[in-house]
Amino acid sequence: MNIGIVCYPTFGGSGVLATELGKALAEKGHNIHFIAYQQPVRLGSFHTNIFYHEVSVPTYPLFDYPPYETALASTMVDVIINQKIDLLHVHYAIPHASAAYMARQILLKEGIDIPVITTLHGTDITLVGRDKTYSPVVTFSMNESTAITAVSKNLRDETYNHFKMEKEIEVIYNFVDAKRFNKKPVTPFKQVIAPNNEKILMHASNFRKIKRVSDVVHIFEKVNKVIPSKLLLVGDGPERSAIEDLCRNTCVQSNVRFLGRQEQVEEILAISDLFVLPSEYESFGLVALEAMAAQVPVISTNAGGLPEININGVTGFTSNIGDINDMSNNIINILSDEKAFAKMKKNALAQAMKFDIHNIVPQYEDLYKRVLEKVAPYETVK
Ligand code: GMT
Repeated sequence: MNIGIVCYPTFGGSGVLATELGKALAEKGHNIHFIAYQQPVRLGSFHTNIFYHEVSVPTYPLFDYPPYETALASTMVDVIINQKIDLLHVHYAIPHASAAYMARQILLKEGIDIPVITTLHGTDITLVGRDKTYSPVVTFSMNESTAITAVSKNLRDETYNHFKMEKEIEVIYNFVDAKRFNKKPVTPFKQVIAPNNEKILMHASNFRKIKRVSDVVHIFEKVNKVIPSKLLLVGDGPERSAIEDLCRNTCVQSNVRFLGRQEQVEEILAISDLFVLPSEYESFGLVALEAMAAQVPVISTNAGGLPEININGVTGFTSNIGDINDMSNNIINILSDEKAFAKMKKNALAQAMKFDIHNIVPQYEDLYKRVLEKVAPYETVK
């Protein structure tokens, strides 16, 4: 198949998932055409079946806000016609679903009926999309998609609860390439981070308020009083400078390392003992799944779709949002019980295997086939 994938090209989970999906489909022989404003960060090296089409948004003195959505829709039309795309798969509803709707309408005039699949990822529904500034357009364009998927049951239900849906939403869980995360720790790296064999806690996010990174620091403060430990903070975002200040003020500074944005997150997971994700909401928590694939149990909240992935007491622990006492106690208890910890690491990997790339990608292929049975894009072309 010739598949167009539209995504945010940055480090965010939706872009990572879309890129990994495209790469996996290309491996299976499909031609993948990424449409984005930058080359997706996880794209990596050259692949014969992968193509990248940049959306450029010309500026003009009149435009205080250059119309990205219009440029995106025009690029979609161009790529679909010239590359004979069979279907368009857009990740994150805003503004990808409405741009796809526009492209589809334009192409219908040319006799091409291009099927559009919209995958909902989280904040496009739970935060931004629900705002009345966007909600009518998001609702309309989701319903106009040929098929809609959500990355967890929780996100599907949130969408049904908050939008007037006329279409069924299929759940296709996020996935992980478990093989990639099966890494041996690099000893010199571990020695630099934890020279006295301290335990290593890790957190990775885009440092937005919703991630509650300050909770990670407060949790670590409590753990560090009992267990010699280090904290690795991966990623960057609006809250980072406040978190740096917090670390200085809480005296844990010398035990915390800010690593910034990292592409080889598997190297860091390989030296980590536990992954901490105290988010206020996660539709799924792809990074938690990656941690589990690296046999790193997850200490998370029970918000959103997290309990669908992180099973309390089995693959890690889940606590109520903001309950830093419970989260730090769980960490102290599990790190103090070698046998239970070893079992939890194994459980984490076993759980991650359920979401392995080889189990999930065929679900997308199956959906593509079903969609193309309903809509044949080039049937009416003169
Ligand atoms: O987590 C973020 O803020 C980034 C966001 C994105 O769209 O890139 O992530 C969302 O999509 C990921 C991939 O499906 C999910 O794993 C994240 O849980 C979800 N984030 C939220 O729901 C807050």
